[in-house]
Amino acid sequence: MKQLLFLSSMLLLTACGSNNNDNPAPVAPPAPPPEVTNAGFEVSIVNLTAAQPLSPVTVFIHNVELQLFAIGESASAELEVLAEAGDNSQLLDSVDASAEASGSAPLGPGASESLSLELDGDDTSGLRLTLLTMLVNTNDAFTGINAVDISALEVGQSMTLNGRSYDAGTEANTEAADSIPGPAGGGEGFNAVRDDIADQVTGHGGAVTLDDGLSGSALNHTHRWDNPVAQFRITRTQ
Ligand SMILES: [Ca+2]
Ligand SMILES: [Ca+2]
Repeated sequence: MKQLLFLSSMLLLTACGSNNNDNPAPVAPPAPPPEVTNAGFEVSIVNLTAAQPLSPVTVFIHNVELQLFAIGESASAELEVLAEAGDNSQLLDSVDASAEASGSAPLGPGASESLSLELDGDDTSGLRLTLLTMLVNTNDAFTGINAVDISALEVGQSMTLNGRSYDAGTEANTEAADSIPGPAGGGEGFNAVRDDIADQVTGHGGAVTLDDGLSGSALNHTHRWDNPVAQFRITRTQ
């Protein structure tokens, strides 16, 4: 009799255990990580000149401390290379940006293009946008956007800016063919000698050209420009 009682209590225990295994207490699945949409921007560029191709356009989105040029200040060596040769590789290598983009080819007169930039994350606080491109039928003229505040742009919002021309102040404006890398000259681009005695970035005085009596100039009236030389539209896309 004792043995029977013992066996039946074993059966009960077994049955209880089996019931527990079939109906485990419900456990909530782990919460998925919060979804972060990377902020994105599109920058469109229109070349407003008659005969000044723009070198491959360079765009940086960066923090508030970075300033790639300033009126009255000496141009950096990297900016000198861009402004004299249209070569943005040194700037792309040296700038620590949140996002960067480069056009793949020069942008001809009247042409336009759009570049897309995506940030890592959606925090746009303090962000600035800088754009640089050379007027290639010149010695050292460039245009761009200088550290424009894009932090408050909401998705779908745009801002439009005009680009004036600047002189990098690193090369004398001789307009000689051997010193102009664009199709009007086909000459040398960058030269480390700084023979523009100002050695400071200023607004550009414009081209003089052979038609206006500058002997030795490879440029003619078509290569002149008025400000603005380009129009930029920045749109927050996401
Ligand atoms: Ca110059
Ligand atoms: Ca130079």
